[in-house]
Amino acid sequence: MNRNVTMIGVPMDLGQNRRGVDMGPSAIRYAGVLERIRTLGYNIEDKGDIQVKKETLGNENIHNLSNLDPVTETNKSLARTVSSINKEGHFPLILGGDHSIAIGTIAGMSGYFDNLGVIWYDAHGDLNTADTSPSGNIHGMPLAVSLGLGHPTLTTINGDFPKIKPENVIIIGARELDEGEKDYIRQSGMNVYTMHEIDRLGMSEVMHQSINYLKDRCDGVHLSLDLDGLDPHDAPGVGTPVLGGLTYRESHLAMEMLAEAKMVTSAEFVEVNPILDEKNKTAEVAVALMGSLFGEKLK
Ligand code: HAR
Ligand code: MN
Ligand code: MN
Ligand code: MN
Repeated sequence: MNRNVTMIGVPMDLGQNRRGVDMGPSAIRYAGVLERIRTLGYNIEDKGDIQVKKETLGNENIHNLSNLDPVTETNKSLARTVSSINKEGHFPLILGGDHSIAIGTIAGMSGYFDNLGVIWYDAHGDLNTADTSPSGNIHGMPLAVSLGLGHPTLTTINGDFPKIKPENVIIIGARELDEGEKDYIRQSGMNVYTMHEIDRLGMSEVMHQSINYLKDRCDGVHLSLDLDGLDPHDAPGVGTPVLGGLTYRESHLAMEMLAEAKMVTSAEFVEVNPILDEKNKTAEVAVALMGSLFGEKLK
């Protein structure tokens, strides 16, 4: 893995309607992310937070897209920042914030790769558009937006083209998909390991297949890890918990296998909400998983 890492926080909570996830970057820093990764021999630099425009007046829910304007502005500035980190040849490590920030991260990465792979580790598909979303919350839409689906205000951030291709995406941990998302998965043939497949195959086989698949076709891989992919028992501090999720150990194994494969070129850890957490447990889990992703060994 790239030894130069640049970390950015995105204190965004406007992609959904439970306040507090904007404190995610602080909670993750407090849990010791910088030390954890520096100890592994990386040259890691914390560039601080992207500024999030908080004024939501007049943007409450236009076209079933809550807070469209501030979510768009924040993602534009995140895309610029991620793109410049990439240009310097550093590994972007992004701390959320709600999952709507994946729009900016992926938009910023996409220009540097012909076939950017994406591992979407999440209880949800985040494949809604305004037409299919039951909530109007943009954090349920970032994967669709990155595929070029949805409102043009979002899909044209950092260029009017799809940032990724459906065949380069792998969803891991899904267990709550909306009808429109299921339709899209069926018609696109996207690779989705729901909890059912993970139970049947085991995480080791799921990661083995995912890594082999992406290795052959992608020139970079972005890991988008939503902490609600984990079971709420292990990651309670999230806004939309769903029972029956991935365990702490399964998630470590997934990160360890990605570290061995040396294929990840950017990563984001999102949806940590310290207000809903138990003594910063979820932020600590996020940092522990980052440790494994960056190659920490148990012995
Ligand atoms: N699918 C639902 C929606 O679109 C819930 C999305 C919940 N989202 C996240 N992102 N935490 O994964 O509103
Ligand atoms: Mn440098
Ligand atoms: Mn998500
Ligand atoms: Mn989720």
